Amino acid sequence: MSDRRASARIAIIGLVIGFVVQCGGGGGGGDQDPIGPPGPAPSTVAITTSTNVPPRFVPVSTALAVGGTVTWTNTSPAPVRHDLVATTSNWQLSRTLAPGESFQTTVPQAGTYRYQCTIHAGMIGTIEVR
Ligand SMILES: [Cu+2]
Repeated sequence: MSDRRASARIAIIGLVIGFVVQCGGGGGGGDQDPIGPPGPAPSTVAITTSTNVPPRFVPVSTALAVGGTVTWTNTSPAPVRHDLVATTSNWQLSRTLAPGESFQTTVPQAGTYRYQCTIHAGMIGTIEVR
């Protein structure tokens, strides 16, 4: 029985290590910023791009008030470009940002809006508008 308990403990430790590695590996600001508990969402959100490789959006996911404004800025070092392409049908987003460039849009309807950078595999973002 203690064998069983020991292997359960090892499994849990493995899960914890896996979680820490996943969350700690991102770097670039450490601003993981989950969507978080329900509550008032900000009316403006600023999303940047990290300098690490592979790059990611910072924060990866965020909440935004209905009618709020989101601004993306390519803060990666030149010559790294990013694009913003919607992956959900509830909006049209298609934009390329050179280093230092910003793009701003307002989102008039509640919903979950997802997008990606097609230049960097796995560079995805989510905005929960509520
Ligand atoms: Cu990118």
